[in-house]
Amino acid sequence: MKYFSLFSITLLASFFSQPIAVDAAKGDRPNILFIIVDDQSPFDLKVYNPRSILHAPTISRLAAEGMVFDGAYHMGSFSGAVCTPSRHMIMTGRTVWHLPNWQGGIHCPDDIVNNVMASVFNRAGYDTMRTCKKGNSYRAANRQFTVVHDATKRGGTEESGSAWHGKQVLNYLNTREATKDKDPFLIYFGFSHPHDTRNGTPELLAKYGAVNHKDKNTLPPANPKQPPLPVNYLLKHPFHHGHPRLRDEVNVSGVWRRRDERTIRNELGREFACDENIDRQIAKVLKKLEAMGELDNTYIIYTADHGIAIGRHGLMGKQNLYQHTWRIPFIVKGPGIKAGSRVTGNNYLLDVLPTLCDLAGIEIPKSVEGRSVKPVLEGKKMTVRDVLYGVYSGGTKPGMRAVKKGDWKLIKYDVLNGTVRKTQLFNLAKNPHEFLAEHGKKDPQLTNLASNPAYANKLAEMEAVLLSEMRHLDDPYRLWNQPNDGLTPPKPRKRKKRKRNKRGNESND
Ligand SMILES: [Ca+2]
Ligand SMILES: [Ca+2]
Repeated sequence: MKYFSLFSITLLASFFSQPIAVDAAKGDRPNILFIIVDDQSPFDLKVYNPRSILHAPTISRLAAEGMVFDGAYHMGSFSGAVCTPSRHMIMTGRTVWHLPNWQGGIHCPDDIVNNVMASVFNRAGYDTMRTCKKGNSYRAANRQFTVVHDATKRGGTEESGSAWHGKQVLNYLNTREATKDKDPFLIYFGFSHPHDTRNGTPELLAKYGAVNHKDKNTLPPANPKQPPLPVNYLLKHPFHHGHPRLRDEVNVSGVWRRRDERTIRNELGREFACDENIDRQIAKVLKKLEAMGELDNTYIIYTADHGIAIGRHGLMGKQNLYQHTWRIPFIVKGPGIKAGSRVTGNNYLLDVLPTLCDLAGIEIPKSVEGRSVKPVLEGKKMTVRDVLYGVYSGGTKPGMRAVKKGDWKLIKYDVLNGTVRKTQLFNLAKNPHEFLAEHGKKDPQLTNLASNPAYANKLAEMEAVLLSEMRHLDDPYRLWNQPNDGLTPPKPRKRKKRKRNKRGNESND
């Protein structure tokens, strides 16, 4: 086994192209275009799911010309607004319990804002620009970009939808061209979609057979052009996910509590309409960079803040740890990266900042806990870590936890005051869609293996891996079958009065 992995690494290295060398003194520092969409499962994309009918030629081309990461994850959330910790991790490179917005930043340096993405790149002489949605983000870090055009754009027109974000980047590049500015740039190109409300353009909605369904009392029309149901679709999740009245599970406009085929396929059609519209906006920006002669010296990263369920496992939102939601799309194209390459990575979003620093030849701030994936991009390594940890504790405590090591994944649920205590064990090599008994597959591997005595040792091993990660990452909670380690679970913070929408629900961006 050892021999085999050494051999594969050597083989891999020899296949790949030259090391990525940046000579800042020579002034050849690369540009960075960081593209981030809001709430997208990797399985929307053909690159990750050959069965998908989504037409996203620009993203497919990025994959064909760059490197696709099959093991990219977000570390999770202590809030129903999964976006918020996710975006703090991107900006700081810190692990989830060490973020400035966890318990007032008890595990975070006070001066962290001096070492967030834009601060670091400004100091290094980069021109920094950002466009993205507003809200459920990290305002103090967002403000550090020299040029900021943020607005939440989830409409179906040029002005109210994804085209608006694209336009901000195009305007910025036009100015750069007109002023003959040659400083390297970092552009944070964020979108507000495909996060709901998924109001696509009329043309793209029609393409995917979907309508902007608004009537809670009727079902949207069935249409054969709609995307098929996901393979791991369920009408209902087998047990309560642990976050009562969670907006994403009960009040997404067009879905609400419904999980029937017509509702889910219509919503996926809306999702794909938004996805394809994003793809078109990226195409315009790449074309502009090419016309400016800057495309070849630009690293392009495509990712999402986290995945989302939309009918998979009977769930709708992003507050779970199944692969469709824990994983993220992650594609990188740029100088020195072998076209059409594919790696595992085992990277988190908190690895983005050190990676960008590494690619740009900038010293990685000491506050960063993530790891640079540059050695992976160079073809020297397949992964940057062996074990991945995930958390969702935005509902009842302690919440959900996941760990993955090799092909094996453990998910645990300890919610609703101990009334839901569940364990799931999957062999992802054999059961990548995490089929449960409710999916009714005949193959004994295609289910949750936690109660199968043949895997008792594996289960014990994964439980130990989970506890070790929880200790290592300062997870403040313990689950029912773990030692309490002398911890006092954090007191729930007083809820700030938040703006409520017309339906009386908080937004979970
Ligand atoms: Ca999000
Ligand atoms: Ca400049």
